[in-house]
Amino acid sequence: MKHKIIGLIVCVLMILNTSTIIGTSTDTTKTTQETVMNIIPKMTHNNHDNWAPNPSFEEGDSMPTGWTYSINNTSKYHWDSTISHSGEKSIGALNFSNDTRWSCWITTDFIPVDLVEETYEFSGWYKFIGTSTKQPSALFELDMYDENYTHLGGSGQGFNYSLEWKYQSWNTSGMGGTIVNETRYVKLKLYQVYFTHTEPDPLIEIRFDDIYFGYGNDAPSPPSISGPSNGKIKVSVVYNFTTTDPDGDDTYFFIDWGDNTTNGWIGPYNSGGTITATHTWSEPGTYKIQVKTKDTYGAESNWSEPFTIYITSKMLLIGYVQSAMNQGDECIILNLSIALIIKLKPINLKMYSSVQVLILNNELHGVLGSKFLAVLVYALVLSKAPFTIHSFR
Ligand SMILES: [Ca+2]
Ligand SMILES: [Ca+2]
Repeated sequence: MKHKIIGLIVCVLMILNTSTIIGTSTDTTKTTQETVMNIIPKMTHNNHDNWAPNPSFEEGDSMPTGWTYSINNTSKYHWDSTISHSGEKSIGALNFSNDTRWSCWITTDFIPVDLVEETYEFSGWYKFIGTSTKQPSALFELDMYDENYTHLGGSGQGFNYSLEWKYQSWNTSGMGGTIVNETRYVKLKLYQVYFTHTEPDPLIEIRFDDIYFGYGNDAPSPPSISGPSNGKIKVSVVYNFTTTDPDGDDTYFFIDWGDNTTNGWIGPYNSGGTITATHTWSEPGTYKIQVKTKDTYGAESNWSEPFTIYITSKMLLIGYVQSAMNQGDECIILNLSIALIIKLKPINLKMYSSVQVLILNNELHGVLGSKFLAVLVYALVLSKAPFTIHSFR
């Protein structure tokens, strides 16, 4: 995932215990036979299945199904329709206490994980309600449990104040040493927490909605480009682009044609499939096409390697051939000396003491000898030396 963690990255190093940093939460670590029965079987999970129960908090009677909160003194919790990111409801955590500096929603069921072999992503949306100089963090945390459902600690990240709904994500691969290898189950926790020793502001609430916990999403690979490496002005050229998403997700493409135009994001297309796009350049020149891709979950690839295309225009070339290099079947690069180049539309005449031109083989009219040429052709001037009297002998 390439979501930028903009907020303060508070790696809550809680191999020790959650309570050492953000207060006491031992009431959430109890295990009962009943909760064990509710374990979600891992085999039902596909790449992007969301293991967070009731992730949009829409279901439930008196409480959102699958979630509860940690009782601590005077903290307060909301689950209602006053505000939501999607659907009608979201959950809120308030902190009315002066001596307790956190409040937290937590999932009721144990979610089986393999933190050693797999990378998991924990993400969601949050929004602050209320302005204050005392700004708590929105903390996403995993509580870790061993095979006997014994609490091992917690690991998470805190994110900064935002009055707009904001998406944040972290994944377990980035948490290194904070992951306990004996972990077999986790619970998800969503906090309002004051990391610094500030007296909590009772008026600030943090709302959470649309939570995701599951396998981490990987970006598709930078696309490959295939198509002609030369063309003519005002004639459309066809290119093929292909990419593969490691998760098999559908993909979008963003094509930069090198002439300050793009196609914007186009898609979605099947992973591994080939898409076709055409483009027309209006000026002769050397252009570099680049393309990037993203999956339907927003994970974006790097840019592809630049693909160079030479766009030619019609001209009359007269000069001495110094050397010639074939560029496939379609074009030749010539080094000319004492060359006269007359461009058509608009007419423009120039002389060069030496010049390198790329010419297209098709539609070539005239004399192309090993020493001398006089041709009407589609060509592109690649590099040139200024005309000097000295070059005439
Ligand atoms: Ca919702
Ligand atoms: Ca993906």
